[in-house]
Amino acid sequence: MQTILPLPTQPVKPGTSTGQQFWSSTEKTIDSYSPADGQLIARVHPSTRADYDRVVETAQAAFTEWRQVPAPRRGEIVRQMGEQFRRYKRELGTLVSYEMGKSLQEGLGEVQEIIDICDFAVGQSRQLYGLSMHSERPAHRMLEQWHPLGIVGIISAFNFPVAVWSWNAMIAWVCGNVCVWKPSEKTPLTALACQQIITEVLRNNDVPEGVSCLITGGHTAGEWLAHDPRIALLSATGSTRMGRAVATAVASRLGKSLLELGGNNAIIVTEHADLDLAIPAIVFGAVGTAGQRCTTTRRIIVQDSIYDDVKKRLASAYAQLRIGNPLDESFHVGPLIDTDAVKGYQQAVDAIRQAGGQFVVEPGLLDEPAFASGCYVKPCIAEAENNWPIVQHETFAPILYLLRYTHLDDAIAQQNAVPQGLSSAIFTLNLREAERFLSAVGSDCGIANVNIGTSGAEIGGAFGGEKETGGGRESGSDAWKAYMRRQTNTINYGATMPLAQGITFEL
Ligand code: UN1
Repeated sequence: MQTILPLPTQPVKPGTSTGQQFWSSTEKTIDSYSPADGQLIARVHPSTRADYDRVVETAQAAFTEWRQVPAPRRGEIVRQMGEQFRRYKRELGTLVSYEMGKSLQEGLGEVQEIIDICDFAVGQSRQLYGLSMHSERPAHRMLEQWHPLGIVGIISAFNFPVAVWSWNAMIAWVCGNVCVWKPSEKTPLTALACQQIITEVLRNNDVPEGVSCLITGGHTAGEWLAHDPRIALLSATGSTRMGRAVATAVASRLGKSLLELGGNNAIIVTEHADLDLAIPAIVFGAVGTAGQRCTTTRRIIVQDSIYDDVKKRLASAYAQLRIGNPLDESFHVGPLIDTDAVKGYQQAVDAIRQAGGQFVVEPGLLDEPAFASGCYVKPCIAEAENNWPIVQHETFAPILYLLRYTHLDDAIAQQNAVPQGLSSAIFTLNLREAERFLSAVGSDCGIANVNIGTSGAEIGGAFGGEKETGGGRESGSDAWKAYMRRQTNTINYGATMPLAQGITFEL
């Protein structure tokens, strides 16, 4: 397996990207094991507080220069980064698959998301539009402008170890910010690979040292970012527990945060659904990335009259799933990220049984020699009730809950009756049902789809969700505005000094 990529033999150090490395004084390491085969694939030094401070100081200095580079020129540099990711798509996609455990197809798909957001950001770099307004005063002009914020901190999760960084970083950069990235301590190597991939572009364009920074570590490093007033925006992806801690710390210093947290995504399948579309969408949504996307389909809510049919079809689709090494493209489902995640899966299975849930497709661990990492589990389906605590909770594993309904409004009510609000979908060919689902009385999620599943969102839309999902929006649409500060300008080009609201003030 080591022959796939030339993996580093010495522990790797974090720092800024273009040569000036900050050598960590700690001898501790973060060890990255592949869940595919259990092998140790890298040892990375965690950043010390001193490393962190030097990185942030370098980023601050870089910002004073970078904010003056014209936005389209910043876009041109991001365009070149996109070219690099095209060049290294297979290598990076393979490393994502090997370090994180998602299928090679999905690893490559993740790199494709980086390439796509680079393209999007290049166009955006010429469209950082402000509005102009008509002033109520004569010979006055009003407008708004968007300026860069400063340092954008990025905390990313193991499940999308590179794409989510790029949604934030590429947009942040064209907006004139500098970035400090703290990847998950479960997937440090893919992050270091991204830094390496863009280094040549940064060097060739004389980009100041510190525009792209990487720190490594666990929650302590995340806390440094959250409490640091030098971090103008902290964009964090991960669990609701982590997000709550980040939001509280950032709010206490009146900073800005952008949160993309847990989901508990449902698909409503009505009696008017085309099941030939619905079944593959549900299966991919539930077992893709071994159920470890925040957009993973966790619940399906099925109309009574087709419930037994859907149940049967899903059971037979699951029987065809092949589980195995994610680098082997003949398998549909790879491992969970680590054995702790396997414990989470087992605890959820126990909780389902205790609540009285019936398994339509049985859970289990795979223990043959090919699964020696101990991270492979069987995707399962349980008949459940929406209000059970385990159903209300996001378990990052391929467990699908089967729920039923009689009237559409009850299905929508069940879909919304969870603390999270990320993604949702309805399968129906009936216009009234589809439009009701998308209306103000329909789904309360940030993403609501018709006749496609809950995961696999394109980068062109704003990505994020409501309630405990955190409310942030990343990636496309006008998500760039979160990475800039808005400034309203009023200019008096006349020879008098009229006041607004008709106030007179004579001297
Ligand atoms: C995530 O799981 O954190 O919609 C992001 C999707 C991907 C992104 C998921 N484009 O499944």
